[in-house]
Amino acid sequence: MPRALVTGASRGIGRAIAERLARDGFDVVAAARGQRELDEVCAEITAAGGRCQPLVLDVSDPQSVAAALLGADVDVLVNNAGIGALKPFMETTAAEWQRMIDVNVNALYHVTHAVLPSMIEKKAGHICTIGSISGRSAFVGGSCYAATKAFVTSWSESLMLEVREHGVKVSVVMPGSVTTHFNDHVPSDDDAWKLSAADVADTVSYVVGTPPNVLVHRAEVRTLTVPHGRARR
Ligand code: NJP
Repeated sequence: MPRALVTGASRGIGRAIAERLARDGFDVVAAARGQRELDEVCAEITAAGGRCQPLVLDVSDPQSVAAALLGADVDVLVNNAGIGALKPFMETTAAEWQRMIDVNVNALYHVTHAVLPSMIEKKAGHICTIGSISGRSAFVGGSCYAATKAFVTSWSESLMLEVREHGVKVSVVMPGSVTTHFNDHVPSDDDAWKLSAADVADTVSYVVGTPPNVLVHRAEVRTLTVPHGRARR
């Protein structure tokens, strides 16, 4: 049974990806910091006939990641964990800035560095990272966040060019606005126009399900239901 490691799998987009990949036949390792939420995700997946194990992990902590993923053998890594403190630059604290860089950027090094060797050795594997349309289209309040997502796009393309000759696929899925708790948002009826987490998970499922000789490197996912007058994303 192929195995998928999904970071940030305790809620939102990551949870939907874990559920979707389990339905697709993956043995899922669901990683995040919150044990209780991860246990719920895995219980739900198991009850639906899938396979899932929780992994309590702060992806921004290099020692913890190295210890947890030492010798890890996964077929698909979904780098989904990400945070956003969306506010004007001058209101962004140094701690918020550092945290976004640690989780959205540095964690990609820690986690991917741990799982890539076994993929290269097997000459197969897929690293799929959740970026954002904001990574190539800036917005007010996104000075750090959008820049971290620009990093995701650039890093993913460079890595893809580097490892495809080893049979390893690298993709980036770039959503628009999605109904989740991202940036401390409380989902409400006002979010009806946004993408659902399941919409993004469907895209990840498609991207990792392509035939061995096909790579969808970049997928941009948008809603068609933006209300008049809203910022277009
Ligand atoms: O966010 P949210 P989304 N170590 O807050 C986990 C991108 N995106 O699902 O650790 C490990 O509901 C956290 O779990 P916990 C976005 O940039 C979103 O919306 O227990 N895990 C939770 O499971 C991000 O890359 C939108 O707190 C850590 C998960 O991450 C991805 O989509 C639009 C962690 C966050 O769940 C998922 O965001 C877009 C750590 N240090 C891109 N820190 C959007 N929502 O509109 C957090 O274009 N997590």
